[in-house]
Amino acid sequence: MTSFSKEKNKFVVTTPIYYVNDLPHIGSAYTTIAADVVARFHRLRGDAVLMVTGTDEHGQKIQRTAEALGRSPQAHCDEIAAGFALLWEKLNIQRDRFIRTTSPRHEAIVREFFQRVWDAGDIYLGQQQGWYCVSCEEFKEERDLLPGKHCPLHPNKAVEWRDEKNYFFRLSKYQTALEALYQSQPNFIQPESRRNEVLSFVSQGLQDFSISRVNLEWGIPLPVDPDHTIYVWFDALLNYVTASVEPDQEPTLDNAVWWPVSLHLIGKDILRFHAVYWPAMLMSAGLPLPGRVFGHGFLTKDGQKMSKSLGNIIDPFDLVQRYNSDAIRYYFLKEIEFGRDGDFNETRFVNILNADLANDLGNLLNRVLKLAHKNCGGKVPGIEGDRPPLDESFEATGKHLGEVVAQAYENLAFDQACNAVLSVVRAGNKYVDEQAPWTLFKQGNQDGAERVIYTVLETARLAAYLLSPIVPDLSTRIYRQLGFNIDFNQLQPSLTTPFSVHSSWGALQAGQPLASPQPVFQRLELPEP
Ligand code: ME8
Repeated sequence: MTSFSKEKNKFVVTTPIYYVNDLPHIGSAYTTIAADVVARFHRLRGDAVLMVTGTDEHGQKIQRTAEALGRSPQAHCDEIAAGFALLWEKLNIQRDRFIRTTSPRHEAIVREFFQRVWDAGDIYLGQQQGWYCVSCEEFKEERDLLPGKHCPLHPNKAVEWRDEKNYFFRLSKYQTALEALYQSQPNFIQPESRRNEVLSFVSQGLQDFSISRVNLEWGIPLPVDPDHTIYVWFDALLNYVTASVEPDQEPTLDNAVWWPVSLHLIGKDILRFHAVYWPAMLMSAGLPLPGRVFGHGFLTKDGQKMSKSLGNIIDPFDLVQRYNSDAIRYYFLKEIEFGRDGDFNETRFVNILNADLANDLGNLLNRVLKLAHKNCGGKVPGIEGDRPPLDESFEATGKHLGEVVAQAYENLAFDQACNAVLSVVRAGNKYVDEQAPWTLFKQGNQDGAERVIYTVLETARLAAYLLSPIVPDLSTRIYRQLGFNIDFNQLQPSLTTPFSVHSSWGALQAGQPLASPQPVFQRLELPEP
């Protein structure tokens, strides 16, 4: 039994599952916000959507963190996982699944998957020697280390020498199959720069990697050798399959009805795991491959990757408390080209939000709503009849906006989506200034003035609709002021807002009663220095 109907397009998007070594920081929020926006965009289009996130709870890093805090690993995981779930609520993330790797359902999936790979003859016992970064949970090549044997991603942490018996996965066997995959599906890894990184890594020749650990209790025991636990990555990646089973169904690979995932959103730090190891593991187990893997850039603070291990994080709980979820969502997606690194700066944050959402969009709506209440009986004015369009080129831009923005969301070019909408909003403000409908009313040119008012109200509506995946609360307020009874946080998309209608010019109906004008976005203030 699947919960999606056959007529609908299925769309599954995932975030990485986050380590619970500490509470979430704004970097973990970044990927999750992006995934939520993509999911909301697809829901708006009427697709059957599954948005998946969760927490990665096994392994040495978590065991050591819990020990250092004097807690049992499970108690520690429970506390931090609850913190992630709370943040997702505060950031208005609509997640369909929250997978914790310590759940028995997930463990069942990992064991079955391991068995399949074992039966395929792709696992063998060998000797592992090398430098291990516990913060990455990954062996590092000596040539990639910083002086003093420090990990480049965690310059304050020294790597550790390991020499132990481990079980290995035969990654090398999948060299040709992976190369064929990257050739036949050029969009499998995005953006292009990341694809090139992977191609170059794979062309150097793939080596088998170890998938078990000894002397580590905090993990899933190997079904074939209980002295070993399964390597945290061989466990964590399977969360995507666990999520693909309906919660009321038995956790088996055959029941993974939502599999394969359409899009894995990840940071560039874990590209190799998702674009190389993961597809090879899936091939070995005979499962279909995900549609694409997108590796975005890092949020930096003073030029350095923000990370829990480095301790240079921005606290998202504090940020969302002081501002609001729409503001945070908008800033990160508008300000940083998805795929590139970007620095967080609070002054810029406040300035952008005030300029775009309070001034440009908020004022556009507010000024014409007031006029409509004063001069049009508080209703959307009509546009029928033979009134000539006052500015055909302006209206024409509005007509294409929906297509341009939908394409930008498809491409995960969130900044382009925002910029396209904002440029039409700015043109709307200029248009009002030039047309001066208040003067047209005074001159008795009711038709001309109403035409301007309709055009501007429709611009604000279209902007709100197209930005709703990013700023759902703001869009809901705008829609309510325009007289719709629609909540973008509780969509029945195909029923209430058919995408083809609402993403096009002209969905606002003449005669619809307008609500009284209220500021839709409060200006943000920087804290006192
Ligand atoms: O790697 N800027 O978990 P993790 C942008 N458990 N994004 C950032 C970021 C930053 N400064 N810091 C972290 C793990 N991220 C594994 C994943 S998946 C099967 C297992 C985001 O808690 C980004 O998405 O270290 C990155 O890939 C992820 O958090 C790493 O989270």
